Amino acid sequence: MSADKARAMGRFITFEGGEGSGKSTQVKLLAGHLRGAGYAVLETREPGGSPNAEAIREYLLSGKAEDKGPKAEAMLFAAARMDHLENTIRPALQAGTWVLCDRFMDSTRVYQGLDLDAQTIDLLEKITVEKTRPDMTILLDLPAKEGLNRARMRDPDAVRDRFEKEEEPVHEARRQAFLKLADSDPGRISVFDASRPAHIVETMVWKACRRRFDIRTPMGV
Ligand code: T5A
Repeated sequence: MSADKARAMGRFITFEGGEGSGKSTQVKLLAGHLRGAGYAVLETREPGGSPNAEAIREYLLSGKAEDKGPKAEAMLFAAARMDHLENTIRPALQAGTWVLCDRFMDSTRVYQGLDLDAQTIDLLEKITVEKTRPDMTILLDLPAKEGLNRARMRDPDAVRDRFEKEEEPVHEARRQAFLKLADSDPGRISVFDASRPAHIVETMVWKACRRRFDIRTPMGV
């Protein structure tokens, strides 16, 4: 790809972390900063982000696929991701739009990967993601207990979904798996202390993003 074509493409930033770690909050905040700096931004999420993928999301989060086992669930997440990439993410990037995605391939590696062998996850990732890998991944790190509390406080009467309802030690194991992943790919994944107030996390994320993509703003704000 020529340098001009590469510059014309949007950037792909993913947000990862445990339940209630603040991903949706920070997606919105970063989108606001980027728009303020003059970029076109698309906010999206996984599972979901396209009509077919949203239908698969409903099926997965309802727990209807749980008894089919982790391999079947991983394949459903992969099918949703393929549709999302094809119909939402790649067209946006090609149009020069920056794509901010709440969860992506690392969530499969962590949530389904803890119950599956690495080769299966590697193969699914290769087939679905192909070359559309994130330019940057923001990992919001928070003790599982705190994240679950935040998620419950946000909506105390909500029915817990397929993954939320799992026990705290399972969520803590996922947190450690995310951190291990970040250690293995420090060039892509940046870790942020999500126990800090939201506006502090916002500032840290925006600063890291400006540095990573060389975004110039008046007086660096
Ligand atoms: N999944 C997903 C897989 O198993 N495999 C996969 O491949 C993929 C893609 C998706 C589920 O699917 C699983 C993982 C998930 O279990 P979801 O409904 O999309 O589920 O839920 P989550 O992604 O887990 O997101 P949540 O909505 O639970 O939480 P967020 O988005 O991380 O947090 P957010 O921003 O909504 O904040 C939660 C609360 O905390 C407050 C917010 O105001 C809100 O009330 N908050 C803060 N409070 C204090 N300090 C801060 N810094 C705060 N930041 C936010």
